[in-house]
Amino acid sequence: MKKNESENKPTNNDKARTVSQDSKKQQLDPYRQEKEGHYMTTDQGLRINHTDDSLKAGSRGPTIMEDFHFREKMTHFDHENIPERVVHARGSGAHGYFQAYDDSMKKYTKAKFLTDPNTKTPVFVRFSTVVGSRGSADTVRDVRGFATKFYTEEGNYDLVGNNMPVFFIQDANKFADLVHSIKPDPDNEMPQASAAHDTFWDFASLMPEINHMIMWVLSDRALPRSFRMMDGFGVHTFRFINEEGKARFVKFHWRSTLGAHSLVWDEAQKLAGKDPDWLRRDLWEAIDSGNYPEFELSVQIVEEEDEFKFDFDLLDATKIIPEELVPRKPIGKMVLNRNPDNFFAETEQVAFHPGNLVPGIDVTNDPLLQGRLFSYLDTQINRFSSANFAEVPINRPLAPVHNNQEAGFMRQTINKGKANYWPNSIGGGCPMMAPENQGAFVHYMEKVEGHKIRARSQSFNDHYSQATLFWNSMTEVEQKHIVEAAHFELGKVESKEIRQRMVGHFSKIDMNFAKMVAAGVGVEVHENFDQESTGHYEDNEASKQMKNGKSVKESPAVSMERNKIETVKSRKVAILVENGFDYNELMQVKQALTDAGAMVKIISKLHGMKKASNGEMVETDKSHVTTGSIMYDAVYIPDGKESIHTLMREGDALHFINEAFKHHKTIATSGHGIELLQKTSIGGYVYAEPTSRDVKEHKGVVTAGNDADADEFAEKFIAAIKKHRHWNREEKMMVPA
Ligand code: HDE
Repeated sequence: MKKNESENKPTNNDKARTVSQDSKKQQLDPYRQEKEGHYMTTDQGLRINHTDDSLKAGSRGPTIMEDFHFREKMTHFDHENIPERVVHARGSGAHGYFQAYDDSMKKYTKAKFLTDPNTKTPVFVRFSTVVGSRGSADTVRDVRGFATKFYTEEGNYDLVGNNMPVFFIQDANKFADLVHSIKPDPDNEMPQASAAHDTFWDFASLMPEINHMIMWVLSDRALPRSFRMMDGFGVHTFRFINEEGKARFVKFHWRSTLGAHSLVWDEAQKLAGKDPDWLRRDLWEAIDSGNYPEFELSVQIVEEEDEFKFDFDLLDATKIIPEELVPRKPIGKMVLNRNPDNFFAETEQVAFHPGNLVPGIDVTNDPLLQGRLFSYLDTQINRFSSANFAEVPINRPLAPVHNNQEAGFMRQTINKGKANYWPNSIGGGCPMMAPENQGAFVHYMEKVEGHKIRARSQSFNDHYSQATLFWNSMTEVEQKHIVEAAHFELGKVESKEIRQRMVGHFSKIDMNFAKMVAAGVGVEVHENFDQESTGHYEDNEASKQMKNGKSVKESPAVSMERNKIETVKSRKVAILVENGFDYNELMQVKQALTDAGAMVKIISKLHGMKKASNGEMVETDKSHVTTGSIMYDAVYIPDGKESIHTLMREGDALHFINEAFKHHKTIATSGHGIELLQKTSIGGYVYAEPTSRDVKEHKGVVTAGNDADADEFAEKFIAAIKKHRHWNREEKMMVPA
């Protein structure tokens, strides 16, 4: 019987479209499978009694075609791989939720998940490196991806951002060139996961629009200490639309509640060998131990009428809106509290797309974003060989899905009825069109007109001011790291001409910066370097209006050092012991550290039980064979004559301390431990008398006399760890580690 439209009104739709923190977990539950207590079967459910041998004609004879178990097992294995992502191949995922602080964003957006403080919207986040392949090291110098899928009651919203607020290029048509240049060379596939080779810097030196991003990539932002300790940015300018249909421009920011912290380059390189999974492991272990990463979402909002009031174009993804011009408004918090059950099913198969929008959030004409709107769907077809990837459990929205896209490889849903087209009458006109007040997405009706032209707006033509702004905003130590990074990156470039050209660009950013880089890469700085922009720029109304736009010369908000959050929460502390350590001191300091939220590991030459001077036994967590100073944020060596004297004869222990010192980490010891420090390169940092009540801290080296108060010692130690790094150690150059 033909139904009329009103009979099909989605009366229970509101219920179906309500989500809670656990909704995604519940949706995934039926797909999860325990192996425990079950017989092994074929894919057809047939129980197997023997899987070690194939079916043969005689135990020494050939394998028989009939062996359906072998064929199925081998075929499945042969087809286990899907193409890795062409960029962002290596990533780590986590589940969690997002919750708005209040409903204050209602004024700006009708996106319910951003305005309803009573809903915890489930999320899945994938952090990634960009350049390396799926098996590459985590700690390479690179941008980090920070992609979030919000399973909202209005459908999936994806905020596919990075840990840097700008991008290399302005137009999507340059993306393939950029990625080709930064990926390994096409002839020999070297180097892996690194920009430090001629092709990338050749491209960079010929593309002035890259300069601002180059400054970010050379900065410590490219070496995050942890995925949990980095910020995220939506990069593009998006649009917020409120209930009245009024639009405003918006930039999205994530801020880690632990602050943004970085590794140092030497440490990052060594970690790539000792623990290539460093960032992945850190995220996994933190969530596993209940140290849930938290990120605050904030927005910068610009009224439409202010579009041309800045000296840069809001549509240009190589520019930030300095927070000093438009402050960030915090709007909610994301908590990551669950590790995935299966890497492939969740982290590998999750498919993001900046075009996954919900009512209240829309895109702008940023030409980079416009290109992304095409690329992300296209790339999923390459990965999944099917348009049905949205049916994979991790990608399924919580909002019900009804449409006529019913076929294709690996279709899961069994759609009923004859009418798989629209309009239809035999299906009662269903699935029907939703009115706007029932949650339908309506594209923002921006008026657009123009000539068909392959060109860029003149308003995109300033490639140096914000690179200079970034340089000006850095502290001295951050500037020093940028110069050192340039020495490494350009130092790997064989072509002198390319190095010369890059230093030319740097001279337009800051002459002093260019001179410091030039001094390390064997080229001269020439005054008056000039290079024609590569783009074709068209003068227009926007560029005319922007001429006297607002700008700043410095933006302290972009400096990590100036915005440091001082906490020891989830920081890793190594305790070096051998037989004969001071048990009471160790226990007291260890307790104080764990009370403050730090994670503590006991390390000695060999794994096993260690005997304290009072006869108590303590089990070590790691040996020098399986760990290194680079895996900790701080080092503590408890007193105990015998233990200390053994450590003084251990090269690994001395190296551990020296290296931690070189990497600007906090080091603490007491009593006889002072003798040990004097045997390392940092004797000059010992300020406490060995036999005294002294507790002294000098540039992150905390020393205490044998009679000192252990609480005071722990307190000073913790205060020093909170600083993250002690940059002001001149003697680090003398450390041979
Ligand atoms: Fe991506 N990017 N991108 N990108 N991107 C991909 O999509 C692309 C850009 C970002 O964890 C790919 O599913 C183009 C900016 C992240 O799964 C691909 C352009 C930003 C991830 C793609 C950009 C990003 C990707 C590869 C310029 C920050 C990982 C696999 C026009 C705002 C998502 C995939 C994950 C992944 C294309 C530029 C962030 C090929 C064409 C700018 C975090 O579609």
